Amino acid sequence: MVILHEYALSSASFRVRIALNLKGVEYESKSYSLRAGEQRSPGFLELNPARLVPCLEIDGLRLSQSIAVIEYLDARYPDPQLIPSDPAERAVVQAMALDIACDIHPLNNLRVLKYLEDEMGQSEQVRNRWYTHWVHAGFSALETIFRSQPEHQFAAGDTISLADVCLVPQVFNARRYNIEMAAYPRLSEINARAAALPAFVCAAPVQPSS
Ligand SMILES: N[C@@H](CCC(=O)N[C@@H](CS)C(=O)NCC(=O)O)C(=O)O
Repeated sequence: MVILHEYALSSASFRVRIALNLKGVEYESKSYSLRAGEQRSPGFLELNPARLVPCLEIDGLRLSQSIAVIEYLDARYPDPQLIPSDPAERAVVQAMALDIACDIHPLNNLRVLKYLEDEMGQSEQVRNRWYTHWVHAGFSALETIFRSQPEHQFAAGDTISLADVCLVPQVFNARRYNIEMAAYPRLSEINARAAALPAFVCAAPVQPSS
């Protein structure tokens, strides 16, 4: 049995849910409330000492880091391929995915926002400014990249890739934080097309009760 240790509103978990759905891998979900701090519980620590969801149990392995998990799934279940084998195409897809997964998401993670407020004494207003700043920095770069390439259906071509798998959860989060998206028409168009696919719809967060 494949088990995904996760949280509905976690965008890194959302990425893995999308990849599992695209590849038709059945899994059981075990939820940890990040708001209640369950990612820091001793039980979860055994799964992932980094205290971050997701963690995927598969093939006798415990895998963390959503990008690494998706790379594993792509190798294990190659259809549909999310990371191209051509080196140049692969680099383009990975760069887009990492623009999100390395340069937006970690800056706005729950523990970073909590640290700003609880340890550095910043107000909710400052925290939201911080959040908004890093989303705009990342989305501006992606919008420029998307406009500079031919008008593909999806982020890096006419098929879904890891770039779309990272984009949709990040836009979902941005909307939750009421980020103004008017400056990103290409990004929004690509996002809307990918987000409407069944694998993405089924992976989208249902608000957890806690
Ligand atoms: N780079 C990691 C990030 C994982 C991550 O940051 N997960 C968040 C939820 S999206 C989390 O567990 N946050 C808990 C916290 O901030 O305390 C990945 O891609 O899996």
